[in-house]
Amino acid sequence: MKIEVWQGDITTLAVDAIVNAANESLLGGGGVDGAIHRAAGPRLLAECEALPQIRLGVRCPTGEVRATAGHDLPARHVIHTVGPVWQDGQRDEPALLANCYWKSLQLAEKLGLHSIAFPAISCGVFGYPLHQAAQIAATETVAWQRSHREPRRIILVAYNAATYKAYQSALAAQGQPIEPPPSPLLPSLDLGLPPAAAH
Ligand code: AR6
Repeated sequence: MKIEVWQGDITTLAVDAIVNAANESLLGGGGVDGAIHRAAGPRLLAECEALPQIRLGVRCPTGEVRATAGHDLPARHVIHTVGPVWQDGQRDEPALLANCYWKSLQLAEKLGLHSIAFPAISCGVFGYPLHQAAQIAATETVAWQRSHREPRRIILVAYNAATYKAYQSALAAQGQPIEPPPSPLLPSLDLGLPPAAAH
């Protein structure tokens, strides 16, 4: 098994779960969070609003995860996680970002999911340095895959070429060089899903 890397829009993937790089309110925002809410439709926001607040305005603390349905997305589920805001690297940012990956995988396993796709959590608005974040994504996902059977397909989604390259070198450093993607890469055809789920 290998960690897969794919460049494109995560909202188009017909996987069991896509991960959302959300904020603690879980009520949407910009970046990938905004794209996921737009593609999933208003029922996603309604489901998020109904999740309990553990503190005023906080439905999911940094480093934690919550699951919802995918609603209008091709993905069946959304696993929402909140990455750390980068400050100086000395405020537990690496451990919190590692938790986002590991706990998403734990939740996916608990839900019986076979495939999960991650965006580059914290690498946009939250300002985490790309190469350091890619190393954490690679370390956590490779460690998971070496010690667990499911989810058997783990996809790191790069939205741009720089992120794609950062994943390539981070995975190579884990002894896991990635293969060139099949061309053309059609996610809904490539992810081994039954035809009914792939639209
Ligand atoms: N598909 C895949 N990756 C994407 C997509 C997409 N459609 N759109 C953006 N990215 P960000 P963060 C990449 O800012 O840094 C929101 O407002 C993007 O290029 O979405 O964790 C939330 O509500 C970058 O590499 O998330 C929070 O307030 C990566 O996704 C805050 O931003 C993450 O960028 C979270 O900030």
